[in-house]
Amino acid sequence: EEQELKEKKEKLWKLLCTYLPCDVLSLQKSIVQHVEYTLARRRYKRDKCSFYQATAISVRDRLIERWTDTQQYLSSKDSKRVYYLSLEYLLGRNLQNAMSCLALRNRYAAALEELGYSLEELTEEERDPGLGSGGLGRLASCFLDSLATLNFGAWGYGLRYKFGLFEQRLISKAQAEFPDFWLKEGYPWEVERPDVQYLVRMYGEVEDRVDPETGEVKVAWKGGEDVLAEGFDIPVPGFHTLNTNNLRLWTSKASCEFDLGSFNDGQYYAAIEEKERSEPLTSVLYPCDNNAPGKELRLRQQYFFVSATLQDILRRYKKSPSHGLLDLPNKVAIQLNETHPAIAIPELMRLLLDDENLCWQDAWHIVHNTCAYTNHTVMPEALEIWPLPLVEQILPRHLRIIYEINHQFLSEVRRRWPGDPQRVARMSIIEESEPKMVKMAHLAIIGCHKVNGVAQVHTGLLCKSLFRDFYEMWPEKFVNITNGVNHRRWMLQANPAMSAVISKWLGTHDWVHDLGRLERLKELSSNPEFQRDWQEMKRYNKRKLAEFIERTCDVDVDADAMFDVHVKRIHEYKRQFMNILGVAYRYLRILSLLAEEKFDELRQVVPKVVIFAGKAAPNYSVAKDVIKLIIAIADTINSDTRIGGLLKVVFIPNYNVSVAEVIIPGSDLSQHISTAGFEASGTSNMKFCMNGSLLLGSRDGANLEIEQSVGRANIFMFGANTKEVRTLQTTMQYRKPQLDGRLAHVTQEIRSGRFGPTSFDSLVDSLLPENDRYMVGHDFGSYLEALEVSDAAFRKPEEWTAKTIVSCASMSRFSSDRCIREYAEKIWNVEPHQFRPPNKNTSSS
Ligand code: GPK
Repeated sequence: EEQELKEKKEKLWKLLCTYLPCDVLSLQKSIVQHVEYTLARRRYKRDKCSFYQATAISVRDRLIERWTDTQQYLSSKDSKRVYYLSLEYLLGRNLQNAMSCLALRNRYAAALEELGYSLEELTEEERDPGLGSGGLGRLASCFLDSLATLNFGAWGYGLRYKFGLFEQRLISKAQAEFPDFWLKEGYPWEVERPDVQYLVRMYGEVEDRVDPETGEVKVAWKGGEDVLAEGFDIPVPGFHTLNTNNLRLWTSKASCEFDLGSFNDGQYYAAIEEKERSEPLTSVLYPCDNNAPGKELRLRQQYFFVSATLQDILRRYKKSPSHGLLDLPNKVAIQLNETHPAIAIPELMRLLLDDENLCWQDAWHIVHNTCAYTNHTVMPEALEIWPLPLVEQILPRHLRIIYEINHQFLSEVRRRWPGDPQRVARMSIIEESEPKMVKMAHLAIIGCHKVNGVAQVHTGLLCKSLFRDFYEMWPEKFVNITNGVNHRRWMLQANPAMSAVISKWLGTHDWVHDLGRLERLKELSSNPEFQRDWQEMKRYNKRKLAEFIERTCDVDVDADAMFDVHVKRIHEYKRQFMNILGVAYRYLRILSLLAEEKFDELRQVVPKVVIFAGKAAPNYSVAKDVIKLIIAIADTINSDTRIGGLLKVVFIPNYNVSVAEVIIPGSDLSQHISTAGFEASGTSNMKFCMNGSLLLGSRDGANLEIEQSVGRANIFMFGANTKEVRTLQTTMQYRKPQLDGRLAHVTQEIRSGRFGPTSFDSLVDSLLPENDRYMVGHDFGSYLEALEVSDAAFRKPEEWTAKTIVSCASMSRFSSDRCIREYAEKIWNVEPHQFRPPNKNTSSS
């Protein structure tokens, strides 16, 4: 019998013992087969959508074999795994990324060409999964790519929202929101896992039960309702390595366990309706960037996500018979992306106490040494605090655990600082307000062994102000890990023209693996031939962006003008308002030069296209007003024939990852002008530098570290630093500074209706010193000066080009590869494990 089993196994192995063939003909066959059999469409009909999907599935087939092998290999190694828990991911398009990871891009392009399709046109068929709202979600995606490329065994966990971040359209000169049903055509990169399901309970009551034998008190959580979580997996390939990781996204389903009694009572429809109620849990992503929505559904989403994820992690961990629970921290690292998944702390406690029957000390030891927390903001309105009665209602068992954590923690504080009740009150997880509130950041800091900020200045603020008490108690818990971005997506994929120039001049592609290799470009920065290639590349990308602007905004722009870009979520602290005020000032100045016939000075004006893009949260009316103002000013300027090509302003709708991939390579200057102390890091600043664009930046977040890397001469910095902002904010309460004359002039013109009938009163009033929380009035003068300096630099093309080359060549620190290595060393304590197949042939390399 054993022999028979062995023969069957062998047969199974032989049927698929090599990786799928990847010669051009085989790729064509696999694409056409997927059109015919998987999609059941006709291969003769020209249909880009079907061919995109079939191509994607053909690529996915080739990912799956590496993916399952990698997972098996990692299990056999029994290596420590990293789990990245994030409520948001902004994956961007996957087709080209996956093809280049597999080193099959050229072959697929050739295969498609012969079938009558270009890879570029099929790329455009892919919809961005908008499962995130801004920098935090995109960072998570860059991390997944670097983790796989660097051969770390790591899984991402998240939610599979049915509706991603809303689609932004501009209607009647304002933002309008539309649902983003990204799954409309199906998502070919995912694999549904009906076998991976967990029940997640919410509501109900807790009951103390005394064990009659031991006298021990056990808490039982009873009643409530169950929601079923089902996993969908997306393979995450590494670049030029076989290692392929996994992103598991949960969707909520009605649980199929019915109370059969209610059917007998004739409650057939009521029983089914009741179960279907759980479906909407993962329907929609909350569109808040740096803002906590405070909605009950959001807390339920968070818990649902965390509970399914932890059950899954524990199940996988326990599959290995050698694994004892106390060993979990040596085998598992859990990273909490912001406090959104912070309910993981009491949930893991609950699983260990109630399901695994561990004692409190053991459970706490495991939780504390397994989990770590990344903070991404110091904005008070973004800090998650939940009304205690709400937590009690949805998660009564967790509230009990939180009380116990808090009790033990505060005893420790009292021991360390006797007679300091204020400190105890400040540090408590529970805020004694009406109603009482649960502070998720405190819960996360107490429950984790490491807390990190995302740029030096940001981590400094965490230690010095926001989490100062905690830093005094546990200084070794706090670390800085400055953010990084995946240069393979943001250079190699987004900017093939630049990548070709770089590889040509370096004589190698090795920079794709090690961004430090770009340093060698610095010596070439003034070489006239290299400069010519570089400028040609930039012009090519600018023409592509100009065409995109023509298509999306119906505005004709000149690719020789300076492209000055400000793209990110619309937020007061990011100061798009200050930018558009500067634009209005520039416009008025050009008009007065014209009126006064100052032609010499007019010749000095740098022709400019100012490009905005970004979404405003639907309920954030100030941000939506800023968009209206930008559009109003843009319309006035673009239709004013007097100024000719000297100034154009556009607002590109529906900013997302794939739009960013067009905008960033086509920019000359980019603005990162947040009020100092408010932008934790910023990550697009890094992407712009990598693409040969110079930064105009405030003294905030990663701008400061970028300045150190590129050198002061190659970046335009301005404005108050964090310390000055702090003192100014206190002194402004006593002395009201005068509004900058130029600013006063601009606001007067806005009010007077120069830019259309709306007077934008509330926006303009926000500039009054007593209202100006974001220091627009204070920084406006030095902002205009920085703009002038950048204009002067742009007038000298050779010098400008050299600056952009040096700044690009200085970016190695800002690769997410560096960043992930730091997490691995400082927080996770994990080593890479590269999978090499024992006897399958790898036909792709
Ligand atoms: C921070 F708190 C948050 C949030 O809710 N969403 C978000 O995108 C951003 N962020 C910061 O605003 C950026 O400064 C930072 O670079 C990014 O997270 C990644 O760390």
